[in-house]
Amino acid sequence: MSMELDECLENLYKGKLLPEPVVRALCFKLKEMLIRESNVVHIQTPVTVVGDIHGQFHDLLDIFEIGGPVPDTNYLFLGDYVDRGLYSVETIVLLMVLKLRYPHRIHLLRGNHESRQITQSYGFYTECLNKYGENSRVWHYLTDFFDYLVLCCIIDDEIFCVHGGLSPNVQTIDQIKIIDRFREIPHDGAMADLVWSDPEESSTENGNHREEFYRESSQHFQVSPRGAGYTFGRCVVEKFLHTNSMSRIYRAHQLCNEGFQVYFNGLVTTVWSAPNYCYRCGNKASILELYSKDDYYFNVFEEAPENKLLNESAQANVTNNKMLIDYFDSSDRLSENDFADMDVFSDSYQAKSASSRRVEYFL
Ligand SMILES: [Mn+2]
Repeated sequence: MSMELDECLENLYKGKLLPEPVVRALCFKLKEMLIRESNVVHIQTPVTVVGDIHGQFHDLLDIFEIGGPVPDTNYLFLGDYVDRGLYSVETIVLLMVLKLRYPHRIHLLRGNHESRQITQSYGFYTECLNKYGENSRVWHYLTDFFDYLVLCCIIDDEIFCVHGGLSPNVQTIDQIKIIDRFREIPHDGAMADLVWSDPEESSTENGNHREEFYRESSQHFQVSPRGAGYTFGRCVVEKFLHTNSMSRIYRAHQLCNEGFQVYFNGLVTTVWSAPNYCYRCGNKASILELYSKDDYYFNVFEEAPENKLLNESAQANVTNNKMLIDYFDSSDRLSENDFADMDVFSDSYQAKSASSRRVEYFL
């Protein structure tokens, strides 16, 4: 098996697609492995934490250049491997083969995009059809496999890692362990919140002075403008960390212009690993290298040169590349989800009505 996996890896690193029966077998094998995993996996430092990739395959290869290859470096990926970028299939299949080949060296959490519903709207479903002919079997294999991905990870017994954030339905780690995760991500409840929620600093922490009432309420859970999950403030974080004897939270899920963002004096940190998101946002990305629980480094990087070529060819030759047209057009229209990933705190975003967002997300 390992020889076959090495052959797969060799092809995948060159950007080649694996044949459909191989993808099917990989999904089967990995489900067999993951079904035995708890919803919450415990690991130890040293480990490098990686945020959203979103199909930016060349940037993933860059991460292995910058952070070191598997298995020399241990990795924890926080989810959102697919959608948006043009190489979601290559990205997720490479990570799957690495997980099968080096199961103790790489851990993969589930993001809100590892979902049948979301991938039908944001690129992965279409990409599977384009790359494997006009049937959706490969998309079915891969989205069925997503149901087995674990939800959370705890590093050195004190650092809590999740794709999105906290949930009003989750006070203790044990409550996460009893979730039935082997399913499509539901619209609400603990499992949805873990992959959809976002931290939100209260206005005084931002340095603004708004109404006292707003400051008080924003310390707790509030309805998320994304239409799923919640926003959560400092009180929620402090209580969760205290109850579970944890020191801090690492999560992904939100674009950061500098590649990472620190909330609540370091109790929560967002790690974002898709540079120049959607090949047009101009943002930096980072991976978080944890040497021990209190010794870490944000390794900030910019987009891979291949992306720049893609971008230029998209502009020069846009009519010949249907996929690029689709993605660039949809970005220009800025769907509600684009707003959510970009800057949920902006006035223009806040001005959007929550009801229209809900429709956009779940139709
Ligand atoms: Mn996300």
